[in-house]
Formats: sequence, structure tokens, C-alpha cells
Amino acid sequence: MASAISGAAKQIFTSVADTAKVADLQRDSIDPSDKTNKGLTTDSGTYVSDTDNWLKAQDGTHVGPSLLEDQIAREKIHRFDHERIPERVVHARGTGAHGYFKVYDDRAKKYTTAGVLTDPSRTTPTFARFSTVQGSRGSADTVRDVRGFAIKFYTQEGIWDIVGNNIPVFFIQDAIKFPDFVHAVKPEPHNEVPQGQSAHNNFWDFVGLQPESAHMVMWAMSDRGIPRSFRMMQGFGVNTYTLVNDKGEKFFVKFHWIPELGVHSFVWDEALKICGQDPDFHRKDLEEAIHSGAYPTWKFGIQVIPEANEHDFDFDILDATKVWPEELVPLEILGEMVLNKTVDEFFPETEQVAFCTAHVVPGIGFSDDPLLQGRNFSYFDTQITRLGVNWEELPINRPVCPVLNHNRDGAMRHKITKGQVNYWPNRLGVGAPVPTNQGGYADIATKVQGIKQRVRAPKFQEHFNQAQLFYNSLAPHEKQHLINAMSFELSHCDDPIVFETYTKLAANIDFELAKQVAINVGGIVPEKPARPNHGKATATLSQLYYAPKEPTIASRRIAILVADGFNLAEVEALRAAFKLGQATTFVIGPRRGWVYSAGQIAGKGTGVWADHHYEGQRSTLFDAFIIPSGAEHAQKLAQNGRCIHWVREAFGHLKPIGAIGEGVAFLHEAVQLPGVSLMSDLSSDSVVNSYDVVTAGKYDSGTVAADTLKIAQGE
Ligand code: HDE
Repeated sequence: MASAISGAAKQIFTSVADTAKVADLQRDSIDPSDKTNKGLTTDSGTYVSDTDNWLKAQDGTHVGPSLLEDQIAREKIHRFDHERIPERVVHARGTGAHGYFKVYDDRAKKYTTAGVLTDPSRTTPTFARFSTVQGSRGSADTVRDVRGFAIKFYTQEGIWDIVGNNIPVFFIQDAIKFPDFVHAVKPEPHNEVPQGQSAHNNFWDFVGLQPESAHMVMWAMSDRGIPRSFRMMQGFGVNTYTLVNDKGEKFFVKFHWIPELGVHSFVWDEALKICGQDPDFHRKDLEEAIHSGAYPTWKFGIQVIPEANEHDFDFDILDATKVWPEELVPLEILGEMVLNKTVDEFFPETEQVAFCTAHVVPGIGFSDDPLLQGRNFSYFDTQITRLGVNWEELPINRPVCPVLNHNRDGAMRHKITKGQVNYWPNRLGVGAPVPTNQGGYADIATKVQGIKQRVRAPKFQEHFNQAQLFYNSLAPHEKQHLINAMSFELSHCDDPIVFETYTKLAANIDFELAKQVAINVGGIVPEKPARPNHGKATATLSQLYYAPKEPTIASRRIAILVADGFNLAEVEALRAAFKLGQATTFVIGPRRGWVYSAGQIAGKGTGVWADHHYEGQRSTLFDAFIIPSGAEHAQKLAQNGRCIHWVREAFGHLKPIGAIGEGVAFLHEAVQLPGVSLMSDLSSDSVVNSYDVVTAGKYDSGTVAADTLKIAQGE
């Protein structure tokens, strides 16, 4: 992958503080702690003296009815009664953050006139919202699902939205199928089950009868469906857009985001458990990283096909169920996005942010991708139901450049436009269109002709080549995870026609895959299809490809497991080391509070303050953990079933586990894990994970880590 990031560029990027958008939002922000605010008022600004007691009629000791005339109480209740707005029809569950985008240089000028993509002196404010698709607003974060990856750019020329996903393809080719697809995946109509899952009859029924979804289903069932963090996902514009340069030349383009931290996922058991243990895990993870200064960062890249080469491929480049393999169309890295500020208030920012694929700026346009065409209609429309027709005036949605037009009125209109005329042309010459050579948006001139009919293009008919390409490109463990996931989902379908139809379809992708799933779910093993798997693979589809060159523990959650009698010097050294590596460290002890180290007298201020007790947080919520030495402490851990479970569970989830001195004995004797050996016994290749935990923080591994254990085999 071509990367243009230089050390100097990186330095400039991380020094940008508040963006123009964050400053713009200050116009509408209130700080209740600001001393210039005297105190509580009604919405109409009158000071309120009592917000606890409804106005009542009192007669001596008898307090009579509450009086409807209490305008203060009435207003409070009225406002409360109307707090809810419709949730998004899809992608209802999500979280967002502010950030900024910069390009490294002007190399994209050969493709586009868009300043946001070509002017390296610009810092364009952005707002990102990440989401799941299926579940409601209150559903869990770590469900198996596609993740939304929507970015709003507040450019000098207006808003540009890339409303993408963490998977580069989609379930359907034509927008007219979207309501069917969404109805099928959402909770079933008769009983509103299930929530936050695609593991049910209707979803698999639909995709089994709709072979164009075969490729996307493979991605959704792969580890991409259970990301470790929003910060560790790729993002894709999915649809084919266009760029136009100053010579009027047109290019087809796909947009990509690549996370600096690499692409990582949970294992399924972890994801399932976290749904219950901490349903807000991803939301909190984003907040924790930004607050700790480990700002989530993505490189931004484009794949470009000149207009003249549109038909050079054996797939249709306007078909959103296809990727453009990078060996055919290389990825060109242009810049990067950093998220550096959490929202001040969730509802006005994250809930009211509204994206629209039709929001583009000069130099960027659309293609005839039939999914995109429908999306361009749908997003504006849905915001009217959710937020009202003036949704683009809301603080989070308004651009940072001037807005002037003759659109007027509608519910909740904020803007006051002066003057006598609200149409064009007008006798005063105000509110005139801007010529294209002075910045007005130019539609890319394109020849259109043909017979009007309900059709799909010929190359849209092939559905399995790229599903095979994806499957073949996975590492063996990724393939196994996919088989497990598909088996899990299909075993939740209780109608045999559903799982048998699907395994039959899956045989067209890979016979062995279909056979294994059919056996797992108790279905009939399908016939071997006449057309075998073509066997081709490509490197960039496996998430292993995106591992950072320098392994890092930055922003990872590391737990230190202690009981009374632990070795304090080690814990202090480990904490310092993890801090250096920008990891977030948590001490887990028998109680939240002081845990006493070896030789210390119990009392306030001695030992170490445990952030959580054993029952309070589970191993699933951490990326790695380490057990210091200390005879008494190791003995206490060994007597505690929860602590033993911690280690066994983390082992099952393939997590790096470190231990020192008696901590090692605890692992060997109490936990009795299979396949565990001392790090020093292993070759340097196989110890890379546990070694990183200690060394990436520039910790002197010689003093403490000599006994660090490596879990050699898992799962
Ligand atoms: Fe969306 N999609 N979508 N979608 N989508 C919505 O808009 C729609 C599609 C995506 O964080 C809705 O504001 C149609 C593909 C994201 O606020 C709605 C079609 C991709 C989000 C809508 C698609 C997406 C949405 C619901 C097929 C990946 C969340 C609420 C033609 C490229 C944005 C809303 C946020 C949201 C329509 C297909 C991504 C109803 C008609 C493909 C990330 O307008």
C-alpha cells in the first residue's frame, strides 16, 4: 500500500486544536457552570424559584389538588412529553466525534478540483458517526453486524458527506430492494424478534433467495462483523462516485479509510459476552481513546478509474456488490482524518447529525450506480421525518461556509433572510446563481441515451466470483471464524427450508464451506456445484494485511490482576511502562479501593488503588493482562474461582497474558492451562504478542519480564 505520510506531516496534524466547526457550535452552546448564568429559568427566560413543588391549593394542613394553572410545571412536563424523536430507520445505534481531515499534498489535482482533496494548507473539520445497522437505539454495541462509517466534511465549499460502512460491498445492487432487505434483517413483524442480530429466519430467507447478497454475507459473517473498536475498522464509501478535474476529465472513484491501529476484531465469544457485560463498549472505547489523547486516526485513500476505462473489467464498476481489487486499481493515499474531540451533548450532536449522500462539493459527483442513485433520494427524505424539513439548519448539520438561497419556511425555520424577494430571477439581482467558473457546482457532462425499462446491466448478473475471492483471501483462522459465524446464525433459523436454501447457495461460493456449515446446522449437504471455486486470492481483503508495521499497545486496555500481598514495585514499573506506551491500565483487585502489597500494613494510602473488583469487570473487557509476583497474593488468586476464570477466559480469547514470579506458578498450578510455555522457551516469532505488551511501552523487559508467560496456543 502506497503511503505518503511523513514525520513532519504527522506532527502538524496532531497539533490542530478546535476546528472551525467546533468554534461554530459555540454559538449555540450553554455552560450551566458559567457564573454569568444566575440560575434556572423557564424556556422563555424567567427565573424559576421552585422546581420541586407543583402549585397546589393548601388549606391548613390539608394540601389539595395540583393546579393546572402552574405554567412552570406545565412547561416542564410538556417538554418532557416530547423529548423523543423517531430513531433512524437503520443505523439507529451509534456514536460520534469531531475531528479534522487534511491531505498531504495536491497530487489529487489530476483527478479533481475539490479543494478538500487537493489543498494541503486546509484543515477541514469533520464529524464522524459510527453505528450498527440492525438494532434499535438502545441495542448493544458488539453485536454481529455491519458498522456504519459516516463522515461529514465541513468544507469551505459546503458539506460533503461520505456515508459509508466498514465493509466495502453491500447486500443489494439496486436501491429498490432496500426496503425488502431492511424488513428482512430487522426484527420479524409478528413478534419483533430478534434485536441486534441477523440470526433469524427472515434475514437468511431473503439472502438465500437473493444471490447478489452472497459477497456481502461473506464479509458480514467474517471477523469484520465483530470489530474490536470503531477505531480499528476500515471505512469504505462503497458506492462508485466520480471526480472531475479542471480539464473536465471524469474519473470513477471509490473512497477508503484505513485505521492507523490496524484492523482488529473480537472473537465471537467475547463479542457475545460484552453485549451483556458492557453494551456501550464501543461508545466508551471511542470516548476513552479521545480523552486519553490517543486520537483515532485513519488514512484516506482513493481508487480511481478514468472514464474511458469503465468497461475494462469483468465486473461492472457501478455494482456495489463488487470491490475493485487493488492489484487492478491501486489505492492512492491522499491524507488522513483524526478524531480529537468528543461531543458535549449527545442528542444535539450525535443524534441530530444527519448525513446525505447527495451532499457533494464541486469536483466530486455521482455515477449511475443504481444503489447510489436511490440513496441520493432517500437520505434527504428520511431526515424530514426524523428532524423536519429544516434539518440542514441544525447547528451540527449547518456548513461553516455561507448559505444563501430562496428555500423558505417549513417547520422550525431558524434563519431570517432579509429583503423583499425570495425567488430568482428578481429585479434586485440578489441571490443569483454562481457561474461554474466562479465556484458554482457543475454537473459533470455525461451522455445519456437508451430505452426506458426495468433492467440491470449484464455484468450485474454474476454474484459468486468475488465472494470466492474474499473467502480465498482469508487466513485459515479467519475462514474458520466465518464458518462458525454462519453456522451460529443458521442454527438460529428454525425453518429447514431457510438453512437448506442458504447452504445450497453457499456451495456456489465454496463447497467445503457449505458442507461444513450444513453438517453443523443439521441440514442436507448440498450437491457439489458444476462451477468450482476459482481459487484466486488477493492480499488486501484479509484484515491481517492492515496490521501496523510497528506493533503498538497505544490505547489498548491492560489489566493488572492483584490480591493482597502483591509486589508493589512491579506494579508501579508496569504501570509506568504501559503509560509510556499510551496504553490504559486498570488494576483489578478483590475490592475497589486499596489493595495491600507484600509487607505493607493494611491502611489508607498503602498498596495500590484497584479500579475494579473481580466481579466488577471481566477479562473480556481488556486486551491483555498481567499478574505480578507475591506469594500471598498468588495464593489468594488461586483460591478465587473468578480469578481462575479470568485467566481461562482470556486464554480462550487468545489474549496476551503476562505473569511474574509466583504469578507464573499461579498460572501453572491453579489455572492449569494447556499449551502454555514460558516466553523464554519460545522462539521470537511466536512470542510477539506477549512480548509487545511489555516492550512496546519501552519497558526494560530484562528486569520484570523474564518470566512473562506466553499463551502459545489458544482456542
Ligand atoms: Fe443507508 N440509510 N441506505 N446505506 N446508511 C440510512 O439515513 C439507504 C446504504 C448508511 O450515522 C438512513 O439518516 C438506502 C449503503 C449509514 O446517521 C436512510 C440504501 C451504505 C447510515 C438510508 C442504503 C449505507 C445510513 C437511515 C440503499 C454504505 C447512518 C437514517 C439504496 C455505503 C448514517 C438516515 C448516520 C442511514 C437509506 C444503503 C450507509 C434510510 C435507500 C450501501 C452509515 O436514509
